[in-house]
Amino acid sequence: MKPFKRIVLLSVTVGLLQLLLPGCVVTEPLPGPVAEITLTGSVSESEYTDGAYVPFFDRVLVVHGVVTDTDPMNSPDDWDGYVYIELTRLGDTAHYILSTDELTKVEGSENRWEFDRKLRLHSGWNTLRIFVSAFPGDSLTEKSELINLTGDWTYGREPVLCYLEWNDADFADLNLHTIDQYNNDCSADDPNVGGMVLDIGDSHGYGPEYITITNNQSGTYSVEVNYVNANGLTTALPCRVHVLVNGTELPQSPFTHTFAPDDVGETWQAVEVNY
Ligand SMILES: [Ca+2]
Repeated sequence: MKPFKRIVLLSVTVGLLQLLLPGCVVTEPLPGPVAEITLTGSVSESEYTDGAYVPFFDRVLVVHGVVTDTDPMNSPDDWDGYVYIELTRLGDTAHYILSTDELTKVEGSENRWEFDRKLRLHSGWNTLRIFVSAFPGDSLTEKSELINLTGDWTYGREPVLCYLEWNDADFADLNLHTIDQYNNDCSADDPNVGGMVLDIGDSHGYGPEYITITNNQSGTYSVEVNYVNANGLTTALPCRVHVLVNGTELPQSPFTHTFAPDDVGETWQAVEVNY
């Protein structure tokens, strides 16, 4: 039976932002407003290639945003600002940092850029905010108003939840895998197999990537991380894997590892989970 699809958020305008780009020197307040961000989103209606719907339609949100480059002559072909989305619930904060190639020029516009980003909501009340600045760490970051959202699911409803996070200073690509005793391998390459579901694969760096094991049969699952692509990174890449069983994080979690620069293609086994 197809899951009931419920719209969480149709369209929200989150106000006007000022946007500063590399090379800008602020000597006086910019005339404002100079940039605008609009969010539109709904719960995921993603459909996998085998025709199955994403089962946890109530926790994946598609965010559409538009930002305006105030100095397009400086970078006519590429977006060169810095945009990230902050999602928070009860002090648990996730950052979704957009890479340059996620921003595409709005058709017919010289200076407006748009993006679509899937976010995984926390259970319950969430707040979402977009930050824009010239470059990472820039003290001149501007931010949107807070957007309130509700995720309708709970930790512990499914037996095992794993999530992977990695260094927040590069765009290297890691893939989280869970492999069951029948050798079903859930990852970005096969996001819905053997009762295991990857919510959102992240190939732009940072993560997080979440896999939920929905199969209520007890079993053994290997939780692994594959270093897919350095994307130009030449330094070590630390990462961490959190594992929750029946809603409770394992005492040893998070499991941590650092990939060396020449480890591309290598796999690290974080833990074997039995439940
Ligand atoms: Ca990935």
